[in-house]
Amino acid sequence: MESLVMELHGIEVVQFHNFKLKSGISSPMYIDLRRIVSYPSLLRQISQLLVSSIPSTTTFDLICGAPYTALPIATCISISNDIPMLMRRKEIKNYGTGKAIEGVYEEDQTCLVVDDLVTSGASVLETALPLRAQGLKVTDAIVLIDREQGGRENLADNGIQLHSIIKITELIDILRRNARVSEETERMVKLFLEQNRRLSLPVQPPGNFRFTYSERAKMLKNPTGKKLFEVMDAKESNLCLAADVSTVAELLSLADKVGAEICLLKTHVDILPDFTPDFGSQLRSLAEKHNFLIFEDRKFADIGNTVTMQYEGGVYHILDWADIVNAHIISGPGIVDGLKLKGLPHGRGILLLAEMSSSGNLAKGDYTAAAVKIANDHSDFVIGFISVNPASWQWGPVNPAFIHLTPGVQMVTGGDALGQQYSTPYSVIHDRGSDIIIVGRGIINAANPTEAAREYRLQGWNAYRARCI
Ligand code: 5BU
Repeated sequence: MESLVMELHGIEVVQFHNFKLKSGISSPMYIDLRRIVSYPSLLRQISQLLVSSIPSTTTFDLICGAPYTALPIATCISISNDIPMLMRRKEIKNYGTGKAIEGVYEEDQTCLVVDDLVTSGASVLETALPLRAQGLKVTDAIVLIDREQGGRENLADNGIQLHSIIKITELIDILRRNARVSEETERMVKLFLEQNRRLSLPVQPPGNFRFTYSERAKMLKNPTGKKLFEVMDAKESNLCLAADVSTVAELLSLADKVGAEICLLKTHVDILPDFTPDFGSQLRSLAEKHNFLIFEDRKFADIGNTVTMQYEGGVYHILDWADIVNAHIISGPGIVDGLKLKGLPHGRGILLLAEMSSSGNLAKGDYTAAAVKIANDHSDFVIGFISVNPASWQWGPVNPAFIHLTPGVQMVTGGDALGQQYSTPYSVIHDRGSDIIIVGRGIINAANPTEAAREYRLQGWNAYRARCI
């Protein structure tokens, strides 16, 4: 260990001046392990040390180096120990496969993360989370240097055990013993470490910002939720049309005209005076023709037993034709149990109303948090939420395995005379972290609804692409 530390100091991997770190804090010491690519024997030595530091109780199928510094280290470990490797992309492309993880793997395999050095643990997590998003297990990480600034604890909080070769205080002690640093430098560095002992992880953007729709399709258990993300990806559309027109004839004609632009068509079947029992099959054939899903905005709100009958029976037989319905949670989780009883055997999904777009509505704070809790408890059937500003939710990163749909969208902000409040597609998708814009009058009342739908689709899609970069 001693000779390794001396060697790292000798090639200026460890330097002692004042440096401004990425976080903005000024540090009296800087460690730049990128330099080791110029010293192959050192790279080999470090790789071997890392492998030997893995406890025999830790088992894994694959390794993945955190980009970029740890990529050569992981490669070295991979080839000398015959362990298959994965690579995480730092930038996800919007063209080609758009994958965050490159390489061959199966769900439930375990992947060990390799990094050069850990400070707060953010870099290890940035690699671990996309791996987990692909269904891989990440339970351990190995690093050369632990800067002892909270990384070990922060990773443990996220279910990852950190294994390090050398702690920064040990490194300083070795350098001091060998007269490579002055007493004064040692004191400065130790003071700095003392004052920055538990760095918190940088605030993560909501979970749904980090992944593409196609990646998130794999995270959902519910087949309808999966399909919705797949359709969005295939059609490059995150537009849902709120088809609030006055007759079935108008609705079907509109669905046929804008079908190519939308991923989802939302109905209020109880506003159609000319409803007939073949409405469902007519709409479903258009849905098949244009590859969109159907969402009946029924807003169930009763007790579990009543909603089973409302969902399946009555005049409308919603269960027969709507892929997705939604529910208030005012009556408690029994409403989800009731709808699930009927819907899940048909592969249907539901959305919970976590927030609403109208002014003065009561769906906020604890109510929204309760909707999230119920969704988590029923993630086989609940595919997501009607939400307005999921990026502002205070109880941890938004789970990327849920879809967010936001109504109250027009090209310009404002509202109507009855409390509706509008935001723009860009602010809904890019700033507030929602996934689907629901647009009604912005399209229906346009001179050319097909053109308007196309414009909304492009704005919604561009906002999504901008947030993926
Ligand atoms: P608009 O014409 O774009 O304002 O239509 C919005 C649609 O979304 C309309 O069908 C409403 O019933 C629906 N909606 C909403 O506006 N706000 C909400 O919070 C919910 C649904 Br939930």
